[in-house]
Amino acid sequence: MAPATAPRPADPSAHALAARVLDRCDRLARHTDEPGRITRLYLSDATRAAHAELRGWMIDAGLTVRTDNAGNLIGRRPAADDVPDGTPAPRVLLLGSHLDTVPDAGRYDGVLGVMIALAAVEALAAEPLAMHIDVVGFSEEEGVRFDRPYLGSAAAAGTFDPGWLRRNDASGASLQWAIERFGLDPTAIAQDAYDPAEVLGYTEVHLEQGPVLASAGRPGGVVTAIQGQSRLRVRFVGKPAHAGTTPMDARQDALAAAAHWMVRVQSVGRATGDLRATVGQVEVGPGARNVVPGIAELSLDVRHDLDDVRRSATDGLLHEAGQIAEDQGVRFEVLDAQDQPATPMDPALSQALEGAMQDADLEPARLPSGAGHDAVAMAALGPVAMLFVRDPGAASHHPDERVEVEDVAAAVGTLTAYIRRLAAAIDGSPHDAAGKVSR
Ligand code: HGY
Ligand code: MN
Ligand code: MN
Repeated sequence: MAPATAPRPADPSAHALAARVLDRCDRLARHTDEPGRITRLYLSDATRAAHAELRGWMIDAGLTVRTDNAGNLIGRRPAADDVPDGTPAPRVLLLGSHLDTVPDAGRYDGVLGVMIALAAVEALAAEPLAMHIDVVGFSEEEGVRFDRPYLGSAAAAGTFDPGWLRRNDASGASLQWAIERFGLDPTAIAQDAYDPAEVLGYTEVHLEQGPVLASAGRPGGVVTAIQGQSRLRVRFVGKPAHAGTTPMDARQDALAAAAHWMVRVQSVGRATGDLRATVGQVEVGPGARNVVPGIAELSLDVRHDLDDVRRSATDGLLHEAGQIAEDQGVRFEVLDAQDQPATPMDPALSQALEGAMQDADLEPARLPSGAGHDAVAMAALGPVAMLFVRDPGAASHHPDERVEVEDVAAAVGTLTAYIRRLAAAIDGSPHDAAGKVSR
């Protein structure tokens, strides 16, 4: 990346909007399922409270608000209706990110993008636009409650699998039950999906969650692609035994086998350039200090820009797990395997985002995303693009997450300019938008 130039201080209105964005992130952070830390799960009471507060802000901004049957909160700003005869029916530009969090989260992952989208719509309140805009607060992007990421955005994109309704959360509650308890209709999810023909594209603003922009001294950057992900749940099955009477060479210790494998996960991750391999969850049974573990259930998260590198590393690790299980006299099973290919961003929308950064007197930057985002699911619906906001602490999925108000102002200014460019590309108004946006 070329050396950075200090961004022009945001104009007072962008700065005021940015301050409101941060205040709203603070307010939504109070809606948590775990007092004392930020944990907002899919369709929980905390999510219901967060929706209620956000709904109020959307209504105050003049949006028409609905909750779809997958639990996404959607505020629509309609296109200008005083258009010349013969103008084609307006399509909708989708903006937004997710409202759910990981356990003990920061206050900006997901929420920041929804608040910046709302702020850009508020900034354009007096300007007629040739397209509808939907500000979307997606549900269950993280996949914490039902171990299925992008569940809300998959529903919006029309790729929701009704089989997911049978997934259970840690308490044994089914997804179907959780949706019904929230007052929604799981049988109507499919009909809520957007029609691709009506969608201009989806654009997400998100905290970078990494160090690239901060080390380059840049306030923001346009995402080039989102890394592919292998997300698995696996299990080692041994035999519980008395910790005092069972000789070491007569054990079928599931957790010992898992431990040997976890060391290999880290070694393979370190040995394969740019691969990221993580075991984030371990559940042990029966879980008593004086019983040799009979069960060890683990998550595996493997990511890389190149799908073939990721898939061969994942296959290699599963093969090694089988060998370790054999050595340890236990059984190895794969319980769930999700393969999410890498997602390239749409060139035309990304070019428009770069142009909008220049409109906001910012030097464009480009970078890949190691984190997954709702744009992954929305790419099934139409063109997608992402704008990252500098993450000064590069500490995300953690309460230390933070952003600078000037960087938020830069993102609001960029997104506002971006919307103007797309609108101009539709109705041919003076602004020479960067390329026609089309499917
Ligand atoms: O897991 C991820 O990359 C994202 O935070 N959901
Ligand atoms: Mn996240
Ligand atoms: Mn996120």
